[in-house]
Amino acid sequence: MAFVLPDLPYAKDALVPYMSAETFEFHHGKHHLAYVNKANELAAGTEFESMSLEQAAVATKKTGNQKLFNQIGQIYNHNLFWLSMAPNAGGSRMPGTLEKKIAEDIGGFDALRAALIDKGTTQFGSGWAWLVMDNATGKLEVLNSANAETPLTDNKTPLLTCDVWEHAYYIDYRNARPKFLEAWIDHLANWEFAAAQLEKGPMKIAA
Ligand code: MN3
Repeated sequence: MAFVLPDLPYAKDALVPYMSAETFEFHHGKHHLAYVNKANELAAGTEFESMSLEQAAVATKKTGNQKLFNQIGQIYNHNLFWLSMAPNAGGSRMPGTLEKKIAEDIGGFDALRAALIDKGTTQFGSGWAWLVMDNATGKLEVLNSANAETPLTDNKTPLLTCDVWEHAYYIDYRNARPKFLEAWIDHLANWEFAAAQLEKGPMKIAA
């Protein structure tokens, strides 16, 4: 099974003015596609070729295949990133189940917003900001990861992610990463998707 580039779940101009069609042309059409092509090239003829994306992320991490892990992690993270956004989304209005869980574990929407902006801004260099559920404790956490790292390989279930590589925001926000993070949380964050991830429960990845 070859790794594939999924279609965007909305039109390229659906998130204007917070994310432009031009950003999607580069970010989805070039960056994400390049990770898919490179992963298929590196996985060809190896044990990883027939694995699901999630299995391949865990397996390449475990075996120290950093070159392939970087591509696989980036495919997985970008797949999740597109789903983590929606038109007319973001802000504090969200499904009650998620709202309650955020209040219990993080201290409410304002605390979540501040934590996501802080984690996204202080991630030095390229990486990701995350809302995850720890599979062992069942608690929600906000964290960041560098480069292609994904909480998936750390026994966490990703609920939502924001790409803070420069290519994610440079066209629309230039160097202003905090402004991008604010707009992302206030206007794009897909809480419906996060609530659905929460509903599914801890992610189990078949060995
Ligand atoms: Mn990216």
